[in-house]
Amino acid sequence: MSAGRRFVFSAAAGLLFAGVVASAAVAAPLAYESFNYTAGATLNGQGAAGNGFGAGWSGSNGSINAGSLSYPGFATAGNSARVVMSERTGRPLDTSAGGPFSAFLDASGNIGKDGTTIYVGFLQQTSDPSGFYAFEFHRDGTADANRFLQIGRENNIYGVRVQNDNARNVSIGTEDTGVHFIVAKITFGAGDADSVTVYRDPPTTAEPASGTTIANGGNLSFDQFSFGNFSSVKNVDHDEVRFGATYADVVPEPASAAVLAIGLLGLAARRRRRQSRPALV
Ligand SMILES: [Ca+2]
Ligand SMILES: [Ca+2]
Repeated sequence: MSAGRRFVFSAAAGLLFAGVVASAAVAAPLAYESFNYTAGATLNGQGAAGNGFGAGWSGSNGSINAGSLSYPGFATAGNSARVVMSERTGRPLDTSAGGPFSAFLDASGNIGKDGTTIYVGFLQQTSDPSGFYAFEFHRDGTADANRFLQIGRENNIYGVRVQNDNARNVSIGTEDTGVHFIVAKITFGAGDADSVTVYRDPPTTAEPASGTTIANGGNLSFDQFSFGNFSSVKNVDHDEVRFGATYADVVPEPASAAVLAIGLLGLAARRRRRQSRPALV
């Protein structure tokens, strides 16, 4: 390898290393729930204030599954959460003035400051595509009436719905019993001109150019979220819930990509060592 090519190769390895370090530093969710609680325990009562959350879980029982939901290429941690028929269990976010969401707070103290955008990512699975279930966003408590943004199944539509309004309930794809990765991008516009875009099973490398969007969603500010399951006998599981300021913040680090990067760095080091030996000819 010529000195010039060697320099290019070293520079490329250096950039790769910088990229790995940068991505590890940048991918920092504002709140992350891996469900690192005892398997078999009740979800209600788990957790405490801190790490982006205002308090622990409360509402109906819910339960902790053994193991995380499995999704191709995703690094997971802890266990996962389940709600069964007629359960709704929620958790408030830390909306204190000095908390991680401080840059997103509106005049009412909810996450929804005009001109800001927030991302939410999670894994979702239903054992039976029927009835109602959803990942729900609330403010002013987790009562049914305060469910103004939801992603799941309502009124026989698998999709995203706003303001408890069946006229604004839009499909996000074909429903099945597999694990799906969902990202919701909520953009807070002036007044109640808030919008939401939902990506179902998007690539983890970059935000897709388009998704399922409800442009006139009304006031979508929130301060808590919940898992709901009603109207049918089924299990609904959620896991790896992330709230973040960017798309990258709510996408789990692909375990395979980190391993690949470390492998490439090792290869680069080995090639550099080999190139530093005296030439045989
Ligand atoms: Ca987990
Ligand atoms: Ca607004």
